[in-house]
Amino acid sequence: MSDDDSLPPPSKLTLTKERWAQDGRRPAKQSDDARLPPGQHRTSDWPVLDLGEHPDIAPGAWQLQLFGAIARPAIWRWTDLMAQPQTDAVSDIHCVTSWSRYDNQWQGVSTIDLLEAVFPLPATRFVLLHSSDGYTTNLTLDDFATEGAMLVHAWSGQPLAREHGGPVRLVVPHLYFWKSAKWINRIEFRTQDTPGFWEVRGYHNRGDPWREQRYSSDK
Ligand SMILES: Nc1nc2c(c(=O)[nH]1)N[C@H]1C(S)=C(S)[C@@H](COP(=O)(O)O)O[C@H]1N2
Ligand SMILES: [Mo]
Repeated sequence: MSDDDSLPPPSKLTLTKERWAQDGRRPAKQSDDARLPPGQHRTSDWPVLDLGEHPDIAPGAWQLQLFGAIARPAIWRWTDLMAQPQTDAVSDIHCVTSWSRYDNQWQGVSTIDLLEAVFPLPATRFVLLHSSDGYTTNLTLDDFATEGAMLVHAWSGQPLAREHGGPVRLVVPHLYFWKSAKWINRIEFRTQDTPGFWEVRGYHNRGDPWREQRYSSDK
């Protein structure tokens, strides 16, 4: 005996799913988690990636020059950074080398609060980030100002480790992690775009992980 007589006729979708089940079809590994951008895999450790030099900067020696197309150029020292409104945020890291790390707890100063202190000129459209190891990376002002982007000095409640860019790095969670400059020491506001270190070496100019913008040949 079965109840099949009382079931409606199977829809096209039902038949397709039935065939998939018979075939043992599974979703691609990358799509079984809506938080994971295409082509990424999840990791629980936090790899260190950089040019190989880890500048040794004591918080008391750290300086951040804010310059270019802004009304209020400034140099922030550690105490200036700490005097800004402090933001706590949790976000995921997506590295172009294909690892993603979920739920990173950051503390620092949001770029939105930073922008309120420097007053970008009306023609300002881009930001070029400079780091103590000579690294640079470029962003549009809109990407720099996106909710979640911040100057970070603490991770998981601890001072940001030197190998991860401590004492202060940028974190721009909605773009691949190469846009998140470690050991940041200068932020240049610009009216025109200029590519940074990886952007002149074949990486995409914007780097949106959800559009899989890894290389300059990607749309
Ligand atoms: N100053 C600086 N920032 C940098 C880099 C670098 O070489 N120098 N590498 C970028 C790249 S390619 C990645 S993937 C991330 C790695 O950050 P992590 O070592 O904290 O994981 O830092 C980015 N920021
Ligand atoms: Mo990277």
